Amino acid sequence: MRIVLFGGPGAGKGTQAQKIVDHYHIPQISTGDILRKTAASASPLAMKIKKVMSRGKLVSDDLLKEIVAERLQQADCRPGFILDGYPRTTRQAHDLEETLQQRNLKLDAVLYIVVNEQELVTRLSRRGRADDIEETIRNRLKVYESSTRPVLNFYKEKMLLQKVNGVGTVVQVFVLIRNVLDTIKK
Ligand code: B4P
Repeated sequence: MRIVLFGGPGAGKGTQAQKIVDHYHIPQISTGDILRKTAASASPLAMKIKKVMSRGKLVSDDLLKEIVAERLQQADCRPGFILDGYPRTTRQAHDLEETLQQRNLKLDAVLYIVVNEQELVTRLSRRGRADDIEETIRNRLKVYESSTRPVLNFYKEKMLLQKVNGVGTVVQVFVLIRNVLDTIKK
């Protein structure tokens, strides 16, 4: 099962990805987590990435392409994977197509976790991560609207998009996700 988790900042992609990992035993590839780890390391890229993330902007498509291609090559991705937070631009969606095509692979579904903006702001303000301060949240929502939301059309045209209501308890949302994923598995 090869799936993408899509949604606004704070929609619960990371939260639901964890539940999918536990239930379906496929690895989560969170580009946010990979970037946060790189930003905290002593690598030459660290400062650059930290700056971009703390402003609520997106890290470059080229770097993400490299990171994701390398991760997908690893053996644990053979039975499938959950991409959490990638792709976030139309260019990244094309890059992912290319990366998968090179391995003769295709996505099974793109799960769009739908949460309204008011709820996103409430959740992020509560979460309290370094990039969850008010100005950064506002920027992330702007970037989502201008750069990430258009990715939905890309997957709608490919008939891969599956919408799930992301407002409700974590368990309620997961039940909806399971309903979709169980039909894919069959
Ligand atoms: P991410 O790490 O992907 O984070 P996110 O979109 O903010 O959060 P997510 O949707 O995973 O929400 P979560 O489960 O935590 O991105 C961070 C940054 O990394 C980006 O801004 C960007 O700079 C960079 N980046 C990442 N990927 C990139 C890419 N592909 N290209 C370029 N840059 C990239 O949930 C949020 C909160 O809500 C939590 O506190 C959670 O407990 C709560 N919550 C979850 N579900 C809930 C529910 N049902 N009800 C109530 N609360 C809930």
